[in-house]
Amino acid sequence: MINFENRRSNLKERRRSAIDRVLSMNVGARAARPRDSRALPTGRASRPRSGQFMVPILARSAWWLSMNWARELAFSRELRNTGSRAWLALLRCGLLMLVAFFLVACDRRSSGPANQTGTASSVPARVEPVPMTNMVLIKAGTFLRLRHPVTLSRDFWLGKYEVTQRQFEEVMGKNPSHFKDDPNGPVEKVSYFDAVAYCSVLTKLERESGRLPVGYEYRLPTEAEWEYACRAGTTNFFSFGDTVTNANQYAWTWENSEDRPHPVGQKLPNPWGLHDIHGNVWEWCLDWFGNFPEGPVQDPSGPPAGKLKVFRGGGWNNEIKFARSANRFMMAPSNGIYFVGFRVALGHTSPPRNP
Ligand SMILES: [Ca+2]
Repeated sequence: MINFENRRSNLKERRRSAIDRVLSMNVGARAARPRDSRALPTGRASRPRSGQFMVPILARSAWWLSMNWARELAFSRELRNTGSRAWLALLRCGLLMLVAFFLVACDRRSSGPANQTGTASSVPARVEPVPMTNMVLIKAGTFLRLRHPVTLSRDFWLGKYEVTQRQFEEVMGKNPSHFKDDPNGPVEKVSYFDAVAYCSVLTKLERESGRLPVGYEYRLPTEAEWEYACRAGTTNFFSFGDTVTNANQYAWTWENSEDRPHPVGQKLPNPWGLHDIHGNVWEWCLDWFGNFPEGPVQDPSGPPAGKLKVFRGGGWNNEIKFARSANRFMMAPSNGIYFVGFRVALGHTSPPRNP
């Protein structure tokens, strides 16, 4: 009799601990869901619906209770007590197994298409781009161009370096450069059309990856964006001052280049972190060449059409005076020459233009 009471007590303890274990397992599962959601790369995880966690909790609880009552049934049989207690335990066991089966079936059915619907309707599309590495955020602002204020009303990003031959070849599958002995050298001998094609492919790739939302694109900087970023808040001839005493620290030009371009990033950057913005290779801009408008302007992008495209910044085969922040040069967009390259901007989609 003493042994019988002890075994009944043990059974109750085991049943209580089983319920506690089930509940603690589900609390753990509940805590794990948000971590899984954050791990998804594009933030497309669906937020768990209300009551989603209750179904597995109830199902598992019912299963554990039924299993423990089954053990109780076996224990009763062992004591040859096959009367009403055994039948009652058998009935409770069967009912709870049915409840567990029903809840699990409901949970599986609701976790399929319903989750997909929830994802589509509850997760907002990405609205801000994830820039590629080595892009510098250029905040909106105003600078003076020929004494006229030019305002850029929206932030944009500009490449920290000129586009290298390695980058160009990875995207376009070819390298048009004249000096091909170093893949970290700036790509040159690229036409304006080559540069635009590179930006278009990059935009397509980044958009497919989910990092570039509609409304943004990789493109050439406008002439105003290029000069604003080059000046970096300065009003001097160069972003490093008005004299060329220290020019060797900042730019590859005819004076120090030994008649060739050099791998990007070897000289000191301008105040906003842009390397080789003076010298090394000239850099294509988006604009057709034309006279600047008189008076204040906002977000200018050049004449609507023309025959020559602008490039800026000076290069390895020209004297330092051609690398001034305000200096500009131009060439037919189909021409490529071994001292002209480009750097990429990331910004809002530009309005349609010709071409
Ligand atoms: Ca340059």
